[in-house]
Amino acid sequence: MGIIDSKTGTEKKFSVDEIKKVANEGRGYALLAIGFAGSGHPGGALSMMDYLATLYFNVLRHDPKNPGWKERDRLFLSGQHKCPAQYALLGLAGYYPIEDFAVGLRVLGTPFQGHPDWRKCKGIEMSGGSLGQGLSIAVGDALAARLDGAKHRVYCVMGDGEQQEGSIWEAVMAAAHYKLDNLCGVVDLNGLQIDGRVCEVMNVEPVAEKYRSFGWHAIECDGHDVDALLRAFELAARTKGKPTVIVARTVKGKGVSFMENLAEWHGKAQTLDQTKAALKELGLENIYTTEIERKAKELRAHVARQYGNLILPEERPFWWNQHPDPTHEHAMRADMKPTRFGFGECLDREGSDPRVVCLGADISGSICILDFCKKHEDRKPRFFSMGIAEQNMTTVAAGLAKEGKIPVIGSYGVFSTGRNWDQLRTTVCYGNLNVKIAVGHGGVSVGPDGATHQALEDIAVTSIIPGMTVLVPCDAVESYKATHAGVFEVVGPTAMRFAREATPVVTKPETPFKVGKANVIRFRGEKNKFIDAFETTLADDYESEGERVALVACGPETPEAMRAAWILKKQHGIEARVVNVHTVKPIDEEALADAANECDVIVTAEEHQAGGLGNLVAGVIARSAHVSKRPRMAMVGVQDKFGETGQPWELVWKFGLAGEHIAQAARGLLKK
Ligand SMILES: Cc1ncc(C[n+]2csc(CCOP(=O)(O)OP(=O)(O)O)c2C)c(N)n1
Repeated sequence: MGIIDSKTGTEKKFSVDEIKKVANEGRGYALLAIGFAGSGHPGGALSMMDYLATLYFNVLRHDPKNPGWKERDRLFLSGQHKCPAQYALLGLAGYYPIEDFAVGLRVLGTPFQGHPDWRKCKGIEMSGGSLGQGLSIAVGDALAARLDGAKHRVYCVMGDGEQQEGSIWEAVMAAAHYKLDNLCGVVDLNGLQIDGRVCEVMNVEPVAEKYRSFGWHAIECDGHDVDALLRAFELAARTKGKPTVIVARTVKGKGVSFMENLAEWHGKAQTLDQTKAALKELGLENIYTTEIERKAKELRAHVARQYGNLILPEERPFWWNQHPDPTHEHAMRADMKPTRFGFGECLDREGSDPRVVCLGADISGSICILDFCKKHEDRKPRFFSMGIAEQNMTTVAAGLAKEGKIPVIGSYGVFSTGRNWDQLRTTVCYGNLNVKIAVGHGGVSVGPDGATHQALEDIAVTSIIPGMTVLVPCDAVESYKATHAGVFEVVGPTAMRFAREATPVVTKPETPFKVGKANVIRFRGEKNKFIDAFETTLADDYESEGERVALVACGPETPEAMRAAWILKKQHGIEARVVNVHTVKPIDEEALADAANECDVIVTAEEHQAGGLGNLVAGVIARSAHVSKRPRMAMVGVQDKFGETGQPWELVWKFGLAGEHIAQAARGLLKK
């Protein structure tokens, strides 16, 4: 077994020393790529490198020159955040030039997505990034092999934190039930996950015992000892009548002294200086050349220019904070702050109410739910770490709500509204339980983590459930208010959507905020500060000024719609009202009916699949008895596509979500 030329049948099987050498190089290139990318997951990539190199350079039969070779062994990487290790080893094996990966990781348009896509990158067997799904697809593949009488073996590499996902154990059960001896799992037992030590976040040990009790053959070994690993894989291949799991004890960050055994290196890139220091430790200083650094920088600059050009040209720049003189009276400066911070600040300041409890799913820091107790020791008993187990977290919250608590749960939106959708629908909403759902990292502006981590369907899937209130605040200040209202005022299930990237602050503490009521925002003339150039009124109190255009937006698309209103007025003399629909459900039907009756055209704008908000607005306009004329409509949003890896603002441009695009859509409708 080993790397095969599928045409001639010749094979190259690496010796133990050669495997160690290639694993070391894999470490170097993974770090180089993460360093240039400025984001990624070094800790786990380093912990998995030795057994992954053993697999790719000795155990697996595969042909880098013929990636789709039918007889190849399959390797499914379930914890796909660790893909830099896989990309590096696939490059070293010859699937593509290793330099392409080193300079191209997480760059918009390259095959090296933040979480892999098998349709984009050679050698990758599955698209993913949502933990706990790899073993199931591997079980399916192994079943297919058995049906077809195919001889290939199937491998699945998982994390130890990942073992907290219930779906893993459904797959474990199925593999044993079907006696899949062509399947071999590997669990990377490095003892750490994002929120800290696995045993503290949610204990999974004893892992080997658990697999055994489900009917698997389990082998425990040192995941950095290539000899032991080769023996373990050999034993697995010889085991008949049951699947085998290799529980590999590893060190997160292995090989780089300042990273070893530290949870903080889970998902944080080293600086370029730290990259050089790490490469020195690995004896690989030579791979960091001025030439490769130049290529990495040039590629990024090229992509930024290319996608920057997608932002539609106006006669003068209207992009955020572009004025050459920030003191100019018309500079239109905007302060930037992520909306998720408003959520955290509210939990921090208002979390003393003993009914409030918070539940974390291993990304508690980045979505800010940890702010609930960060500075409040006395609140710690009211914070429950649930591990990477969003389904369980949701229904546990339902139980807490049933007894009068106000549970706030949270994760990235794809996981806190997608993975657990049935739990939300049936137990939470059908039971009308007072659960609050933080929908973190909404939209493509999540950036380099890529499609799997960019929530683009959450508004649709939450708002369609009866009884769910859906709040999508437009900036950090409104996020504070939405959190307060969502937690303390609304009684019943409430989804609150936040963004990761810093976005413009366009409201003030005194700006009106009423759940279920939209605000109307009007451009009044350029000012030094963007926020002062607009006037905001509760929609109920707004008197039409005869504007031709209504821009109906939510979340950080509201600031973009405000920029569109500015562009329309300044550049084209067209008056536009922005209708900020911070409450997507129940939607403010009156404000929308007024917009339909009083304006010629309506453009909706959302950082979501076009239609999450847009279809709700269209529905109101189509059926409301208060609408006397139906204006032409357009929907700005992601047009039935998955997101991609890239820098946040590059993606906003690429997917056509900038103020310039909104203004253009409005002008297009007016011309019709
Ligand atoms: C369903 C799901 N929930 C949450 C995440 C976010 N996430 C990415 S990596 C990670 C921790 C993984 O820990 P572990 O499996 O131990 O991996 P390792 O320590 O080896 O990197 C989490 C929670 C995710 N990708 N998928």
